[in-house]
Amino acid sequence: MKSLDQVLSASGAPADLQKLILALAQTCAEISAKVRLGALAGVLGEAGSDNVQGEHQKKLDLIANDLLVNHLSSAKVALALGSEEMDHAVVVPGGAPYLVAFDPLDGSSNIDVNVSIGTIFSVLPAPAGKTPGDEDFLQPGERQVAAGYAVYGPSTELVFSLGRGVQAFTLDNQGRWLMTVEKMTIAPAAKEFAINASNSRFWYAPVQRYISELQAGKTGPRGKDFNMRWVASMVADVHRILCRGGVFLYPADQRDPAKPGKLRLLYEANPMSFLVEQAGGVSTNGHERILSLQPTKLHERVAVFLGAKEEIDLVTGYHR
Ligand code: AHM
Ligand code: MG
Repeated sequence: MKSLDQVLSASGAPADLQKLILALAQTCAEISAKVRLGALAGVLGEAGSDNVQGEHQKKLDLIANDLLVNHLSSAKVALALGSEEMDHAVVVPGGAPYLVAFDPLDGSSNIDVNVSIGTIFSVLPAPAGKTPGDEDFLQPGERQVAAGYAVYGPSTELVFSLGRGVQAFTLDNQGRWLMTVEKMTIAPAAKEFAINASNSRFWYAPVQRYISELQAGKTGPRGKDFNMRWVASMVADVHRILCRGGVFLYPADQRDPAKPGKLRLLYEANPMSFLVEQAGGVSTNGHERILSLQPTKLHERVAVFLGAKEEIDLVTGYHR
């Protein structure tokens, strides 16, 4: 099996980008070690603080954030770091010309119940000749030079793309990342969907229609049965789609029109959309391609419809 180092050196990616991916991978291996020990490492439970979005932070949200900030800044692999857990970007003087946005610990509600969680990252080019600030992260997702995630599940995997396909690596007991899937792909047709159905009464008509047609199965307009899965960790749900297909939806709904969905554009939707497109899938906000959206703020939220092309085209069409 090829190691991460071998795959990166054969990738043709710039040396500083390879170094950045290695630093991310190493940090994720450390986060994985903490996750694996759980209560024994004293990492479970609430931190007693809130993030900029008013969400309660878990101890592990902060531990993972600190590990990423410390490692990436001491390795000087990026010029600025933006995180779900930090109000503003942190500048790394003398860092390589990249901006990294991350969700240090995605799926926070699953931390204390031993269900798969993950770390999501997005790498953008840094502006030339200036100290970067929050505004420099506001680049459309199609400008990402790399994106990926680590999933802390029954095994720990690292999935990323440098814009030439999607590879998966598995962490072994010696802390080495070994390539276990050379090319992840998402089939255009699907028979599995993921959505938090407890919100169904708030959905807009196009989502109501699409999901009720899936639920009607063989006897409905789609003429086939669909299965449903919802882990409530985006990393785990997207990982399943990269492994065996399907679609993932976190739509905007009628509860708060000022809040377009739950997920964050810069460090959740964009990196996942990059991977999904690289695997042959499609990702929209119900109207437009997510990777083409011009972000307006660091912690912006967005509706997410991603996965199998035929399904995402269909549900996006229902919004027209
Ligand atoms: P988090 O970053 O605070 O963990 O929130 C994001 C998570 C996603 O991983 C997941 O898809 C979604 O929130 C689950 O939402 P819900 O609680 O509505 O099921
Ligand atoms: Mg998250």
